[in-house]
Amino acid sequence: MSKELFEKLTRAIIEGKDKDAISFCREAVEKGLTAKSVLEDGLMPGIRKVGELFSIGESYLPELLISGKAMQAAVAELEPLLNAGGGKFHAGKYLIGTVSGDIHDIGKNIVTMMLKGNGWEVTDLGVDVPSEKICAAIAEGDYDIFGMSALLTVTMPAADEAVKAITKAGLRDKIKIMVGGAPVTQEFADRIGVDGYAKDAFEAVNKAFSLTEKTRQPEERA
Ligand code: B12
Repeated sequence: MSKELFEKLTRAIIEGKDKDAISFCREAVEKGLTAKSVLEDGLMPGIRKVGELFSIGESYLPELLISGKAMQAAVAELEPLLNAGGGKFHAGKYLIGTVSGDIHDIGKNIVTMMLKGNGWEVTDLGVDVPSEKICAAIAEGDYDIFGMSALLTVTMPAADEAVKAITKAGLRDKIKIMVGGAPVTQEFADRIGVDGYAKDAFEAVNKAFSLTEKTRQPEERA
């Protein structure tokens, strides 16, 4: 049964039908499916397919845009689930943003929701964030971790530049840094000298806890 529903969700994202995506998400939640399975088995295969079709020239920017909108609408529907469980537990302070030149934010927003759901206080700098803005935020706040999202191979160097700017500003010892996004790898993270990489939002939460050596048990997490 859930396989059928996941397929409908995947199709709604590929076809960019936001109303369908919302109602199938609602149905999945009502059926008690987890946010993780709805994301991983329903929504992600759809948005990945959209990316594939775009890269081989079988779909164009407008399709990318409407599928992105359907994905955002579906994720918003899941927000109460992803966000649940934060409660009174205060895990720490997390600063997040998409690197300079990059306006992709769906993945960053999912990471944000999951972190909040696990007790992190998150400040979101938004998209296309210049290094100066990142440095100013780190200097002014008392964040435990700064997480960068990069979705384009051409904006990955901006993550490297941000780390260099943070170091040059004398702020590197003040904060742990994480990086993520579809083209990012552990190897890239190592090369630019950050403390953590995660391939998805679920791993991102675990990594955040391990970087700050917080002791909350996985079963307590959302
Ligand atoms: C939707 C989309 C768009 C939308 C974005 C809408 C939005 N509000 O974000 C729009 C239409 C605006 C767009 C624009 C463009 N896009 Co686009 N886009 C996509 C698409 C289809 C999906 C991205 C997405 O949301 N995925 C779903 C989320 C949930 O996954 P995710 O971002 O990877 O996030 C997860 C993990 O990576 C991780 N994560 C993410 N961030 C972080 C941060 C931290 C700290 C951590 C720990 C983890 C983490 O956790 C997340 C959740 O599990 C991808 C295809 C793809 N396969 O990625 C192309 C894709 C990224 N785009 C691409 C391109 C080329 C573009 C454009 C240049 C197109 C153009 N000609 O204008 C522009 C660039 C605009 C810009 N300057 O940024 C290419 C990039 C190719 C490359 N190798 O660089 C891709 C791969 C498509 C393709 N196959 O060609 N795009």
